Amino acid sequence: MHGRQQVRFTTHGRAQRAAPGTTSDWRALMPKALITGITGQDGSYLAEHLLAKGYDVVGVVRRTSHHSYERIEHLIPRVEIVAADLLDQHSLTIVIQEAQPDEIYNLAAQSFVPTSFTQPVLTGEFTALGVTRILEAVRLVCPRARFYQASSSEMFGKVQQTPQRETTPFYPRSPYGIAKLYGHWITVNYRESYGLYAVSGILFNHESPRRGMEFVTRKVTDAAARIKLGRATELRMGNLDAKRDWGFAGDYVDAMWRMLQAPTPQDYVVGTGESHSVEELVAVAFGHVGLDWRKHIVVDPKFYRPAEVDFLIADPARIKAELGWTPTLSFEQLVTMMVDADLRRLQAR
Ligand code: NAP
Ligand code: F7E
Repeated sequence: MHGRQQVRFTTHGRAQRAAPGTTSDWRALMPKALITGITGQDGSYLAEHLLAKGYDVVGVVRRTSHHSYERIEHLIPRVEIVAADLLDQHSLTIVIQEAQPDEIYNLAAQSFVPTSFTQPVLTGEFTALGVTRILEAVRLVCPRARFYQASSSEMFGKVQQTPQRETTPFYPRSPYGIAKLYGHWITVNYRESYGLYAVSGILFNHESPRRGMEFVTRKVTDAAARIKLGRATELRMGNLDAKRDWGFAGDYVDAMWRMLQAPTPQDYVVGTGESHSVEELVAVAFGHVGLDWRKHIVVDPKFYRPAEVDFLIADPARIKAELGWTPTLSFEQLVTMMVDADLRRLQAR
């Protein structure tokens, strides 16, 4: 892989533009990555991962009245922040034209499934058409860049095959899943139509202490910690029977990077190959701090979805065999690590 990377950076990368022999050329030889969604969970881990590999990292943020940089504060001096919005073609074209990155990771999206039911049109604009806007910019102003699209296991939805692999037919069950399916196919289409190096990672749920509070893992680990510390007594939740293939986000950003180093552009499924129910998640999190979850969880129909994805489990055989990727944390390690992180955070306040 490293040998190929050398070839790549001298063939397509900035080394082409560097006159050899000066100190400033050393920086010009570093690969450059542009990340949309850098303020999100995955964006922050990916930025760390790429900086550790010596990349120059450019992070795209949207303009808001209040910065949402909590997850990347520690990286700010080392990451260049630029402003663009998935809704605005011109801003995307300009940042890509100016950065001339070797790799582009499109992680920005409206990523919360329940919001996609209440704001389906906006979700389509961000999560579906946003991908086309970026691909158009890549095609026009930086076609040599390698492009990664954040596809999702939500595209499998009402599953047609178990476990789910690259060849499994899609059946999305939410406006989010449908928008991701559009993003997935437009990426395939630009690869086939224009010869772009454009790939989709079909990632199953991945979590961390940086996960948004509205997602089920973080909601549960935060509540277990609060209840343990006497700051809350109950947690209201939706469907405890749903099953997911949950992994650690830090491992999944490495899969994204590996996909862009492959000799030929290909889509991959990324997951652990293990599935657990929401009830198991609650039991592990509450059990870790010595609590009986049955005394604290209240099932509230308000958290049920109009259509549910009941059961997801990945078959990650292809990415393991071809790119040498493997998850490092078990389900129990992931959940207990998140509970411990929430305990530390709450105790520090
Ligand atoms: P996340 O924490 O929700 O982060 C989403 C990012 O997108 C944030 O940085 C957000 O910026 C940005 N964003 C939203 N709308 C934007 C817009 N209009 N213009 C520019 N930026 C915008 O999501 P994540 O968990 O890191 O996931 C990363 C990507 O992988 C997403 O595309 C998600 O759909 C996909 N995915 C996630 C999982 C998972 O389990 N985590 C699995 C499969 C696929 P603000 O900070 O300004 O809101
Ligand atoms: O729900 C059930 C809920 O919101 C998981 C996103 O990153 O992964 C994520 O989507 C399950 C569902 O994630 C509550 O009904 C029960 O069955 O954590 P979640 P998600 O919908 O699977 C995919 C791969 C993505 O691509 C998405 O961007 O948990 N559940 N009770 C609950 N879920 C929530 N949020 N809150 C509850 O109280």
